[in-house]
Formats: sequence, structure tokens, C-alpha cells
Amino acid sequence: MQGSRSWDVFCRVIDNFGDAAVCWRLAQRLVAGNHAATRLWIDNLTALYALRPEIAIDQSKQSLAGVEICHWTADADFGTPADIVVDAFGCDLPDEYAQAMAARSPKSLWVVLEYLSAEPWVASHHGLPSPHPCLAVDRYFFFPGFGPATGGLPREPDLARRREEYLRHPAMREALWREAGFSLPDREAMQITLFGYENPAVAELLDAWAAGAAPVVVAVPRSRVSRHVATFFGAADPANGKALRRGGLEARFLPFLSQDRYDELLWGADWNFVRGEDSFVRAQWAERPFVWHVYPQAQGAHFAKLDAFLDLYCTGLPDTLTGPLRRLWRGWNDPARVGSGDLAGAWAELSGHGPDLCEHAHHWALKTAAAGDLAANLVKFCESRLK
Ligand code: TRH
Repeated sequence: MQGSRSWDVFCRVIDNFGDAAVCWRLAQRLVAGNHAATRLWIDNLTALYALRPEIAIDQSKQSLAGVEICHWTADADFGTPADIVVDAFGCDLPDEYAQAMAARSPKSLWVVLEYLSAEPWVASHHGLPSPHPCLAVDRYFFFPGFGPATGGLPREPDLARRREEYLRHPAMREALWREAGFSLPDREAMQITLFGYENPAVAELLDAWAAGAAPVVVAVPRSRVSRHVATFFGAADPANGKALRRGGLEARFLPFLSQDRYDELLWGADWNFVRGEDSFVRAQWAERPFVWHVYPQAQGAHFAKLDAFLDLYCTGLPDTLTGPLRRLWRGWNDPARVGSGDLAGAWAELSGHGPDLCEHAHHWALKTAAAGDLAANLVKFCESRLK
């Protein structure tokens, strides 16, 4: 990547951490890969602080990793709009700022960064113009995605190297666990990470793990699912650093980790349960079997996203693994399936196939990464529109 355009990335945190996570990764990559002057306008510094504890939540402006982080408040002074403006997830740019984009010479380029979906319509909508109803400014849709006809996924160029280094050095793993208040799990235990939303299926899955022949250590960084895990053990929401046990299962309650530490947790696990958008992508780069808790939407619209992803992901997997993998993901996401036995049955069919599933996850990551890093693709796209 090269270029000297200035960038403003606007992020409104709707809920949780995904909006902040995606925008932060993008802003960081624009600076690191493109040496571009980049401001991240974000309305909720607390969400960003959870991911990057170095930031100060009471500062209206601060710099981290070369990104100027600006608190987007009602009375924020935006100054001159940047050459390229990213409106993340259609976050509704302030009127006066949008007018200044159109009044500027040359005009700013406006890009609406959309949510990630594997649905087939994404490729035909990626890059389409999105004319503004009243302002004379060029605006385009930019869709992340899983193929070369999409904007790709966020992926740092040194990710594979950092992952390999982490996996080669047990001391790094030990440090991660120690920081979280634990020693390294026993070698023979299956390691699972669990991040999700509230989920009535939790008890069924934990039951299967507790009753299994092999010991399981499940790492539960603090999230909306933590309380449900504790309830399974008959406990109230436990403190960070506490472990609860039943049968062969040990649940370890971790603090919410910084983004880099969370990546390490995913890399070192045998299975990862993730959610939303950004952890879903990180689990794919971890090259381990995983289960996605898709962000629930009205009228079950999220099931189309789930199925579309599985259609792509399961290509090349033998039927003997595709069937149980689909049942596992469905069982985890669909409250109507709770009590059907699907989850426990699917887990029993899959848990002995870790190496095959890892191999598949590795090929999937290679294929998916070939679509290029989202930030690099976005830079190219904008340069071609600005010519
Ligand atoms: O938090 P999420 O559910 O985020 C979202 C939001 O709900 C958002 O509104 C929606 O639009 C989007 O999903 C699709 O899940 P996500 O996207 O996985 O973001 C979580 C981030 O938190 C991700 O960057 C990983 C990070 N994380 C840590 O840094 N430390 C941790 O300990 C954990 C568990 C996660």
C-alpha cells in the first residue's frame, strides 16, 4: 500500500465491541500500511478502551499507533474533512461535516463500509455507487467478504508470523495464562474458548463436555455468556481468575482481554466459540475448528447469514463432518433446537476429528486470505475512484 491521502473513519458504537474493533483495525492498518494521516472519530471510547487499554477514556483527542483517536461528541470540532471518509456501517455522518465534504476542493470521497456477510448478493453490491439524496459528493458501498469480488477481510501482513511465533514458544502461552490468573492447562486437556451472547444452549454443551471421556478446559473471557456458564455450575457470576469444575470440565473465568491477547487465546485453543463480526474473522485466522454465534437479528435474518457462510466454509469437507458441523452451529444459534440433543450429538461426532478440522481450517484461511487485506483493498478502491 502506498499513498498520502488523509482519512477520517467514523464509528458509532451500536452495542458491544464489534463496531469499535473493526474500525480500530482499519484505522491502524491505514496508518501502518499506507502511512496515511488517519483520524478515528468514535462516539464511545469505553468500547475502544476494552480492546486497547492504553487509551484514556477522558481525552477528546489522543494518538495511538499513529492513529488520531477523536471522541465524536455532539459538539466535536471536525475541522476540514479528510480526502477519504469512511462511514462505518452507515453511521450517519454529521450534517455539517457531510456538507463540508461536498464544499471542499477536491471533494472528499465517501465510502460506506458495510457489515460482513457471506451471502451471494454481496459480490454484486460491493463497490456500487450510493448517490447522496441532496449532496454532490461521490459515495460508494464497500463490502467486506470472502471472495475476490468483495473487499476481503481485515488481516495484518504479519499475522501468520506472529501466530507461528506464539505457537512455537510455550513461554508466551504460559505468560498469557499467568496474566489471566491461571497456570497452563494440562497438555491432555482439550482447550476451548467461549465468547458469545446470552444462549439457552450453553447448559447442553457444557453437559456434553463435562460427561466426555477427555478433560476439557474452557476459557471464558468476560462476556454476555459468562453468567450462563456460571449458572450451569450453580454459581453466581464468578470473579475473574476463578475456576469452576464438574466432571471432566473446568471452566476458567478470564477478564476481557486486550485484542492482541485475545488473538493469542484463539491461536492456542483446540476449538473457539466466537460471535459477531470481528472475533468471527479472528477465529478463521486462528486456523482452528470454531463455532460462530451470529448476531441475532429480527425475523431470524441472521440464519441466512449463518447458512451462507457454512455453504462456503464446508466446501471440501467430507459429508461425515459437514453434517455434524452444521448441526453444531445450528444448535448453538437456534433456541428452538435446545433440548433436541443435536448439540451433544454433533459434538460427539466431531470432537475426535480435531486434526481433520484443523487441516480444513488452514486451507480455508489460505483461500480466504487470498482476497487480500480489507484496508489494502479499500485504499486501492479509493485511489481508482479518485483518479
Ligand atoms: O462484540 P460483538 O458482538 O460485536 C458486534 C456488535 O454486536 C455490533 O453491533 C455488530 O454490528 C457486530 O458484532 C456484527 O462481537 P465481535 O464483532 O466479535 O467483536 C468483539 C471484539 O472483542 C473482537 O475484536 C474481539 C474482541 N475481544 C477482545 O479483545 N478481548 C476479549 O477478551 C474478547 C472475548 C473479545
